[in-house]
Amino acid sequence: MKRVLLVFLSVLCMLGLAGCDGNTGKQSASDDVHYDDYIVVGFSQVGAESDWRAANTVSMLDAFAETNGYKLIFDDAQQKQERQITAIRNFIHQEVDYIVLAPTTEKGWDTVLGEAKAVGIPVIIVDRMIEVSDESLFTCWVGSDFRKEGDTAVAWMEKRFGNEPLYIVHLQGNIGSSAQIGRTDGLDEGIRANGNWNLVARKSGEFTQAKGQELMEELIAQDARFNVVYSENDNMAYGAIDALKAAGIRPGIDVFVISFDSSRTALGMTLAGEISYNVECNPLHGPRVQAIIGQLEAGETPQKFTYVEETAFDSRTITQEVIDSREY
Ligand code: GZL
Repeated sequence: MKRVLLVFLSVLCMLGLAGCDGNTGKQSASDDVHYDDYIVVGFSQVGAESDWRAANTVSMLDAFAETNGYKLIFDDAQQKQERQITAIRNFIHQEVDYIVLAPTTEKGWDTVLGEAKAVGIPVIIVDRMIEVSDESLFTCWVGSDFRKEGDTAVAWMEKRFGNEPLYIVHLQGNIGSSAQIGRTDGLDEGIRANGNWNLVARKSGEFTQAKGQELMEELIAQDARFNVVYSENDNMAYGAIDALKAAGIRPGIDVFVISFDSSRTALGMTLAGEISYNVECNPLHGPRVQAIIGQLEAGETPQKFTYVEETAFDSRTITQEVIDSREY
């Protein structure tokens, strides 16, 4: 409870809603003597848009708990880059020891990361990638190989469907996020390589269930012809499947759904055959980022880029035991 209260109060401070000190409403890590006993980490999180994001946040909160010697200042950007930039400036003002950024999008970080570099605060990028003019603007990155995830899905589609004509609905994540870019590039390569694949529709569902359902409902209402849904995350797949079932279209029989993330709920739907193939995107970055900070605290140099190992699940072979063994 105390930790949650701290996180809550920290967020209020950054929003200037709780007078932490002076008239800025911002709590300076260096002002609170108790902070001296801890490593203070400012974490700018994308938002709370998906099961994946929720699991990622829990992993980070657990890793940077006070009991582990950390004070975590957490900010939820509600999927808006400008809120992340503001949060990073607040972290700088509060003189945190480390900044961790889960970036909403790849571009637009040079200026604010330059401000962090100017005051000597290391920045660790987690999950999605950023594109900057100078890679010294961040200390290191840990996350997924999103193009490889897309290629994994496409290889399965080629094997599963062979020369069958495919009519593909493509539900994209937030445009400009590396998860969207990599998974889309993988599908585009598949479409180029397979003359029997036809792209029927491509729209962003912003990684949310509601938008995924809305897009699928629109296509069904237009009587679009499709037999495959390539959904760039589980939550959009949930929404799409709700829309399919409401229209009497059987997922796994009439239409084959390919999804990404492999969250527990989605793996249950994979076991049920509603999702045909699910490519893992592992969200458990808390221990990984904690280990990086441990290296930095020890004066060591962490690897610049660390890609996490990931797998995939086929509805024809997944078992309940596999699902029960999963951590998220
Ligand atoms: C992927 C992550 C994506 C997930 C979505 O690493 O950035 O963002 O695939 C999440 O579920 O919203």
